[in-house]
Amino acid sequence: QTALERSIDPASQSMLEKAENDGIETAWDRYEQQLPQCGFGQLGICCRNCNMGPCRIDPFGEGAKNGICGATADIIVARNLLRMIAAGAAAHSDHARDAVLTFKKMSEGKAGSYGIKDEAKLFSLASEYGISEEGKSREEIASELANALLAEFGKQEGPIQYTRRAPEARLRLWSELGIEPRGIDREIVECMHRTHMGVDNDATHILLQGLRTGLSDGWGGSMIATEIQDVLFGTPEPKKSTVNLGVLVRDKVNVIVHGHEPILSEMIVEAAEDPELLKLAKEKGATGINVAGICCTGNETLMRHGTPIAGTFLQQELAVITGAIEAMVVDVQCVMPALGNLTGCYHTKFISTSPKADFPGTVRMEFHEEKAYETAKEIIKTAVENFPNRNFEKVNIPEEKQDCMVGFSAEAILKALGGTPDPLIGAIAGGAVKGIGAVVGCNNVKIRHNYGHVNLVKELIKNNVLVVTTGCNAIACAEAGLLVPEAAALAGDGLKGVCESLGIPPVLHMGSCVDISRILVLASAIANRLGVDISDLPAAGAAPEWMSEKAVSIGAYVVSSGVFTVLGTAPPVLGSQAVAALLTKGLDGVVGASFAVEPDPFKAANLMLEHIEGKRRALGL
Ligand code: BF8
Ligand code: SF4
Repeated sequence: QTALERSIDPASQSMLEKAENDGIETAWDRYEQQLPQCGFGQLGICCRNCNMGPCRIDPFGEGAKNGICGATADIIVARNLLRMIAAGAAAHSDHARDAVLTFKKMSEGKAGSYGIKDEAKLFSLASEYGISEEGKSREEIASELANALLAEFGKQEGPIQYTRRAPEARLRLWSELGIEPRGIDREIVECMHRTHMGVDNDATHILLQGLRTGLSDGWGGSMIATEIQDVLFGTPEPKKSTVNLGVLVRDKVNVIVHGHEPILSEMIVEAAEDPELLKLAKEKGATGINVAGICCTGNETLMRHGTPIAGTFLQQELAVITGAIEAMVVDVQCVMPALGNLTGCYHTKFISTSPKADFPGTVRMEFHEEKAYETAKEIIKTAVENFPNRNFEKVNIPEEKQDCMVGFSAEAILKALGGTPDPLIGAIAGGAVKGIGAVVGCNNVKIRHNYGHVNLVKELIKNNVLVVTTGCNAIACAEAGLLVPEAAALAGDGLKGVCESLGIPPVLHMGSCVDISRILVLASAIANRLGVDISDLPAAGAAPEWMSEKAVSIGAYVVSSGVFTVLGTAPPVLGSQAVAALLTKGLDGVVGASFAVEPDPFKAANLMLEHIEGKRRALGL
């Protein structure tokens, strides 16, 4: 594959060429070394859940039809999928747990670097839990809220409070199906129990637990992470920034924050403005300190501070290959262990900060709330002191950078609409806006970098579908210039008119992947206003280039919440016709939505448009 075949993004293409010249290997090369990938793994029909195995089922029906214990392809595929959902829900929810623990320490005065940035949200979250404000300090309210949120993890019986935000009809459906999540940790543990050898061996029964676990993520872990991060760091509001590798600055100390938790990146952004460190940077020959993000921790600081983003998931290696990164600072999730070897080829310091996550070749600088700012300063200082080690002959920063407008939290969208969803509902009812497309998710070497994201989103807006985006899709859209109000020119006439009158882009950046919970909140606000269920809305979801287990959990909760979702790559379920049929058709009769798999973004857009048209008809629009 040439650089051109690997990515549609010119900045990435030039760094892929540099990688080749520098004799550096990237994920794309390692992907080629993996080919052909294992067919049993792709189909999901190998099991090693006990040590009589590994067992695998012959997909052609000529060899083994059962594992040693008798498990069929249906059972093995369903169990494997359930474990993916459990891992994804665990990742989002454990992130949420840490955010709440920081919030709790803050309320007790044990995390001095953090405070309450959105007081109104603190009070409204507290009131949802029935916590009264009377005679209490903000910190006392925060402490009570922290305890209530922490209890969501260990609860044995539901409901998880924020599921109550869903429309009545949806709640009733979940309850009738027995998939109302009980407690966040309980659902994840139960997945591990059920998939242990000799426990749950009915594919449909297994998958229902998958839906329940997904819901505990979307309306539990992810929603808690979003809300409490808003209280701690502020609820995002529209602002401008820049994206792509060209945001790196040749004569500044470049620090990348990569991973997922704003607990870290917020402090790094602050420490980079410390006068003491700026002075040190000058002494070391740099003109300043430049912090840029990658992946979702980048989305978090982008949304709240307008800190630039250097790239998506598949650009993490390319950023190092510019030769201009003094420190790659990581916490958890989506961090390639390949960065260890790679940073060793340049002067880049690879700094791991989470007590939970380490990688080969890192300098460990563990982050704890009690001395968060001090650690952040230490990290920036390490980067600054590394600046003289940079080999300028090896530096090549692509020119490409794009302006973007970000910060569209559900609150910000409602505010832009004048306080209620009515103008949007009016535009949808009148047909100017056909519906809403939620496009999210990762990059995946199996799909040309950003090709799926950008083409799908362009096709939707061209057809007057307003797009809301999070995660790496949002970064890809920003790189393609779709997150500026001027991108309305690419939209159909109806959507264009709406964007121009509101001064917003046709693609709204709603945040990181845990912020898909913001999309649930927005969808519920619209559905509740109309008195219908989410599954009645002219809306559809897509993850054109997904790769992570978190995306599988997201798929589970988005579909269980009633939103038809198109996946750009097939999950490892095709070894079971029963499971594949359930996911792509059967779920419609259960939760009123299902999945489709379509790698071609133009065809994927058509599937979404047809779905949206169908929902419009059903609503009489
Ligand atoms: O949580 S979209 S590659 S960065 S998993 Fe990872 Fe996927 Fe990017 Fe954010 Ni989300
Ligand atoms: Fe094989 Fe059954 Fe053990 Fe899986 S659980 S490895 S199918 S014997």
